[in-house]
Amino acid sequence: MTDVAFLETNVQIPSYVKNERLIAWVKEMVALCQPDSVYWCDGSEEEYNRLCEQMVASGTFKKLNPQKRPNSFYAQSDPSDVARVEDRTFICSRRREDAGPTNNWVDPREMKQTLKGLFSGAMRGRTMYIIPFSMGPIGSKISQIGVEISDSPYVVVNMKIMTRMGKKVLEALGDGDFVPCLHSVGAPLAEGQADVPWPCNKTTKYIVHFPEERSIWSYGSGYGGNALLGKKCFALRIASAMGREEGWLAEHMLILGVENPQGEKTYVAAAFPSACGKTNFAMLIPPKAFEGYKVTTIGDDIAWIKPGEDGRLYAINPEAGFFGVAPGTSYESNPNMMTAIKSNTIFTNVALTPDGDVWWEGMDGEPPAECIDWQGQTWTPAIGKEQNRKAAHPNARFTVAAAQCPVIDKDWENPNGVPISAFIFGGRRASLVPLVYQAVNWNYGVYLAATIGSEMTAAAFGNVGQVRRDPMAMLPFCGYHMGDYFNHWLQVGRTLPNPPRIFCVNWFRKDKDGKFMWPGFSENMRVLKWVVDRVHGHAYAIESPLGWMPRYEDLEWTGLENFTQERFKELMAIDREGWKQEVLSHEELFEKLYDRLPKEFILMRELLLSSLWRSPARWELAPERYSDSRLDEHVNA
Ligand code: TSX
Ligand code: MN
Repeated sequence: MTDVAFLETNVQIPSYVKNERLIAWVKEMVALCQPDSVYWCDGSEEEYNRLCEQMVASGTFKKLNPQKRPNSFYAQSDPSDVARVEDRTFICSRRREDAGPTNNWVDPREMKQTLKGLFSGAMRGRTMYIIPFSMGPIGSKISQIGVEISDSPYVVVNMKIMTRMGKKVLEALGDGDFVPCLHSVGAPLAEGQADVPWPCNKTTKYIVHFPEERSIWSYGSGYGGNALLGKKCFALRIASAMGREEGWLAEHMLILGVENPQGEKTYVAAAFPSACGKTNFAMLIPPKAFEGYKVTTIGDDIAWIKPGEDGRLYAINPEAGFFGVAPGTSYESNPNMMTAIKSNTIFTNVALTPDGDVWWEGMDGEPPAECIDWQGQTWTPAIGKEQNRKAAHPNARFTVAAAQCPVIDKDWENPNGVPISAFIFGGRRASLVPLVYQAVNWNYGVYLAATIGSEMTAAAFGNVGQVRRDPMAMLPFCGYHMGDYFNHWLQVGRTLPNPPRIFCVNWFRKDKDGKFMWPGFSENMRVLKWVVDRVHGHAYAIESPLGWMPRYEDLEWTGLENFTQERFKELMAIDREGWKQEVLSHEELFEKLYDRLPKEFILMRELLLSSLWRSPARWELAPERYSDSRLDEHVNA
């Protein structure tokens, strides 16, 4: 294709589109992708309904029973297109070192050539949708605007739920900057060729980020984070790189509010690797004993966090919806989400019941006697057992507007964000890691956050029981070198007069019999209350080798009286030898990043080791003079 062809392209531009850079980019992409038609999304309800109906007609969507699930739709993806593809995800910075060893890298010029080849004619036979979207409330100083070009109507309707989308975004954009996000399912249609319900490219997928020019190119997948480019690609990978340049944070975090009976409100942001129940925690319902306490949700996945003029950190949820994992979501694990998804919801890769509703593993009650599984096959509990087949794909999702969450925070769209008082970092650890401990300061908290991880539960990811480090739960989502990322966190702390407190939690410790020691779910409120009380200087803590820890009497136990002090001791116990091994194993992650690892981390590690070291202690030499309860409480002799 020649440049002349680009210039000759004649694309209808709606009169309300004024942004010259946008117009030029759209024209260029039309010439490259050669769609049959171009459609500018206005973001209206009417448009949403029309596209949904159109997808029902084309076979992409099934309309669910309006008596059971009003205004809701069901989609089955291609079996080859069910999740994010990390091995096909690239950070194409000019210098390889700037992407770091934990990201895939290709030279940006080379990658552009590859992509231009792939996108050339990629939208033949399809409509090109222009999707202007705002990450964050329109007009907020923390928000950012993107425009996704996609050939998937499924992407359009999901973007309508997940972002603020349409004409109003272009009005806010004016002639300002936006992040161009190009997406194609990579399945052009030849003249007269029939479409399939879930077009994608079964063999070729590229999820590519150019952090320096702030653009995204995604080819070959129509699913989730691969295709809804506002989410992981923009709000985490590109935004993390923007935040580093501009002094803010784009984090893989939920945001929640805790209101105490006195009406005092405290906001907390928390990061967990996958399969820790992050969305459940974001919508936690306090136990009965916590009358007068309310937990409200600002977001369940991503937080954009900026220092405010008062020296505090303010956070927004850049998203407008939840793209949640369905399996495991139930009235037991997350009643608020079950209420949210009663209507106006898109379900992808769950099972379809005979009465036109949805089902998935881990939903309350008995499995249906018979249903259609996510691949369109008949499924019964007996078939499932015999063939070891699940009815819903483990990564099946629902897409629902955040506004439908019954406990959405009244300030969830506040353009100024909400002030963050504490960060919580969690992992899934069967042993060693206590229920909760508080970092002694910001730098040490950043170290702890950088070393969190989960124990493998599925053989699919390496050896079961082996710890997979996932710093700040950002390993797959950081758009630049992870060592630089740690330094950025330390730098943000340096600029704050009184940075938020940092806590670590582990809901998943097991006893000798392999049973979870902590009841989790609503009962996590007991930990959350201690965290919030600590922030305000209202809760006691004792020093431990890992940081500050609550004693038994420092947690609220009303309503959970059968959780004994002995059990709590076991749950909080610090095994010095085990922890020394743990700290030594941090080396594995650090040596990969060594040339850009903060020097502070080396010192923090030594500090941690030195406090774990069991030197002849003062209280052993003269117990009558140094009666110190710390050993008694939590530390194994
Ligand atoms: O989401 C979870 N949370 C956070 C909730 C606010 N899950 C589910 C994780 C899979 C995504 C949990 N699972 C939690 C938890 O706190 N804890 C556990 C482990 C657990 C599982 C079952 C029980 C207890 C703990 N059952 C009983 O004690 C009866
Ligand atoms: Mn996530």
